Amino acid sequence: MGYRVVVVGATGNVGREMLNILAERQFPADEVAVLASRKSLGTEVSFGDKTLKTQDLDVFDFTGYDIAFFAIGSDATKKYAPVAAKQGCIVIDNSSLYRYDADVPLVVPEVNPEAVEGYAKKNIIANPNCSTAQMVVALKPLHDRARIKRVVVSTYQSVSGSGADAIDELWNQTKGVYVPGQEVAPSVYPKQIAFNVIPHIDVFMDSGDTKEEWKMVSETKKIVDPSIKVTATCVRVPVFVGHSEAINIEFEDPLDEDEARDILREAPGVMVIDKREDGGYVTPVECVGDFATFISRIRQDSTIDNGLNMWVVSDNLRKGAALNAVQIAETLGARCLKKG
Ligand code: 2RA
Repeated sequence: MGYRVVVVGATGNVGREMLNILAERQFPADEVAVLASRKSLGTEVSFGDKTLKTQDLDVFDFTGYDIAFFAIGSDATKKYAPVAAKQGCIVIDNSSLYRYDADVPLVVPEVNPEAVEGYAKKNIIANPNCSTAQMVVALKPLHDRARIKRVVVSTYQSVSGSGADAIDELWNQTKGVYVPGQEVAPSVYPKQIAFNVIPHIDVFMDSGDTKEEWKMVSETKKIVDPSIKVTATCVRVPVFVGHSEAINIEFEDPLDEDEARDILREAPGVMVIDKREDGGYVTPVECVGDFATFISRIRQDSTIDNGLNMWVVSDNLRKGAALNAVQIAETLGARCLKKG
C-alpha cells in the first residue's frame, strides 16, 4: 500500500518538477492530487505517463492524504499549510515561511535526515532555499572530517529561481538586444539581465545584505552547525536553469585538497568532476535535469591556514527545490511513515 500525496502549486516550475521527480523516482504513491489557484483551475499537468487535472486549493479537503508538497508563495502557504496540517496531512513546504521556525525541521536528507523525526510539532517540514541546499550537501562531509570554521560563498543564480516570467524576460530581452525596436525593458528585475549580472536577490536588509544572503547564513547554521560562520554574495546571472557557487572554506583542522576530493567523491548526492584541463569542470548547462550536486575546481587556499576553494553547481529546480522535497518525503516514509 502506497501514500496518498498532494502537490500544491502544480502548475508552477517547481510544482511541475515535483511531479516529474515523483514519477522518475517511482515514489510509492497510490494517489496524486494536484492543486492550483482558481485562475489555473482545470489546467492539466503531466505525472509520468498520466495527465492530471488541477483541483481548487480553496476547497480541497486534505483529510486522508499522507503528504502535501507545497510549491506556492509564502502568503498562500500561510493560509493553506495550517489547514492541510490540521487535517492530518504532513506538509513539505518549499517556501521560506517556516524555515526559521524552531518547531519546524529544515531538512536536506544528505545532511540532517534525522531532523524529519521532528515533523509532528506542526505537521510541517521545510525545504531550504535552493542556493543553500546544494551548498550544504558539499559542506557537510568536509565539516564532519575537519570542522568548518568559516565559509565565504559567491553565487551565480539562474533566472528560473525567480519563476516563469523571469525566464521569459531573459529570453525576450536577449532577443531584443539584436533586433532594433524589440528592446525589452527590465520588469522582473531592477536592471537588464541579458548579457548582465545583478548583485541583488530578494530584498535588501538593514545590514546591507540581501535576504537571499541572510537565508544562506541562517539556513546553513540550522541544517549543518550553528557555529559555522557564513558570508554570502548572491548574484543573478543570465542562465535559465542551474545555480553555481564559488565556495571558500576555512577549517579548524588541516585538510588537503586530495583528501577533500576523496571525501567528496564518496559523499551522498555529490558528483565530483574535477580535472585541471579544458572542460574539466561542470557548468550550469550540464547540470540541468540531473539529481546530483556537482563539485569542481577543488584546490587549496594557501592564503589562510586550512583553507579550500571549490565550485559547486546544481539544478536549482531539482536539488534546489523539487528533488529535495521528494527526498524529504522518502526519508519521512523510511523513518516515520512506514506503509504496509
Ligand atoms: C532564487 N533562491 O534563486 C531564490 C528563490 N528560488 O530566486
